[in-house]
Amino acid sequence: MRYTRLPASVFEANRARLSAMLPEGALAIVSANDVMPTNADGTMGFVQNSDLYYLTGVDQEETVLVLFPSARDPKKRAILFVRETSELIAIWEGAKLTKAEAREVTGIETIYWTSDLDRHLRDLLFEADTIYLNLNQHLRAASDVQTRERRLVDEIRRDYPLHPLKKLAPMLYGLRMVKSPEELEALREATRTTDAGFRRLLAFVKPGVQEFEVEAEMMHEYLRRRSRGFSYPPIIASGKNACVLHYVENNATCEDGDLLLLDCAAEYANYRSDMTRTIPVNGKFTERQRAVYDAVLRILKFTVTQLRPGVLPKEVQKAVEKEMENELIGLGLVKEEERATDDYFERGEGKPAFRNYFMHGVSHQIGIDVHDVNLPWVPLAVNMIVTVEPGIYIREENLAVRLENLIVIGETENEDMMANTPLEADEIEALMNA
Ligand SMILES: [Mn+2]
Repeated sequence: MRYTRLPASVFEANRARLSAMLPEGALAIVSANDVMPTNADGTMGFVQNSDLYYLTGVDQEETVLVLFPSARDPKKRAILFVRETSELIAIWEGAKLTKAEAREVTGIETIYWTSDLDRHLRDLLFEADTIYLNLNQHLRAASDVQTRERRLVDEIRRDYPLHPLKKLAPMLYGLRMVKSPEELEALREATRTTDAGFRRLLAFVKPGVQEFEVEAEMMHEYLRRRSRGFSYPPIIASGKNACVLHYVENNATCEDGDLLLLDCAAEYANYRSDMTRTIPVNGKFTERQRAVYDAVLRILKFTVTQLRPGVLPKEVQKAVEKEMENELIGLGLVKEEERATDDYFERGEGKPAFRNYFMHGVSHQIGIDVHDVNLPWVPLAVNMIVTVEPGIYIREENLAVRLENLIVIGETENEDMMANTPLEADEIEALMNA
């Protein structure tokens, strides 16, 4: 195993919380993701279904979890199905979990082979009244591909037409918003690795380096620290490229006098960090770059003060936008008479001038997924972790600054998980010129 597994007790607790939410007679099924094909005999690297990982800790394809908390037989209350291993699989693909190992990783007593799933479901669903199934209901999820969990919905609907089907996603999204101490520690480890990658860069970046060379430097640091790599496709954007919000080509030359925007972070144990820094390619901000940089930094610090238990994320966004508008007026980008009115702030109508320079959300949840699942109507609470990522994008000046830290919501004080990662402009310059 590349990473240190989280203890089985974490997954046991997650299952217990979900089981407590399921009504009498309900059975829930959560399955692994498919191994996605590419071309010929190629496949994409396996990425586990986040909900299945959250409930089991299993990082292996063809895994299925069945929870039936009100089953008469205690052995049927949690069942894990894993891919049957064989000598042939061991030779070609490497060892898969044995039943004993699956028991140890998950804390689940009853383990069967996935090939026996249908037979066991027949038995379980004779007793169960309602079936809770999982689908990706992330608000921005987009896929033309039929996922394994979607196929399962179709199969269950066909084979068990008299069982009502219910959605599991809102329950899991609510649970996943609040992190356990072990989850926070995995995110801290991902963040320490992210920090190491960034510090390595500060000594590397100079006029003439390629954006992809910068990417390679970071990957080097991530892999040797037991990360599987980037949390998400890294954005390494110099000069005008930084004005493209999701620039991922990373193939331009970093030019003298330009800024370099780095939205790059490491994964660890299936938890995904998320960080953005913006640095001067030649190690020294121009006066204008510094003015924009400091404005973004002030907004970042302001945003952190707005993150308190009980506050709704959309209220934070509104407060930040008002503050950002002031900064953009200060930078001469927005005129006083172009200020957004209540039409925008109260009713969400129109596109005020400030949105030409700051057009995205300032914060999102983070965890097993980079844009982690959440219930948008649930206020912030202790041990939620969110990003703070204000940015100013000035296309007419080929200049953009975004800064992003991770904040854990605390009872009285928040924790900045990136408190040790260089952020102040002076510190960045000093390290680049050391
Ligand atoms: Mn982010």
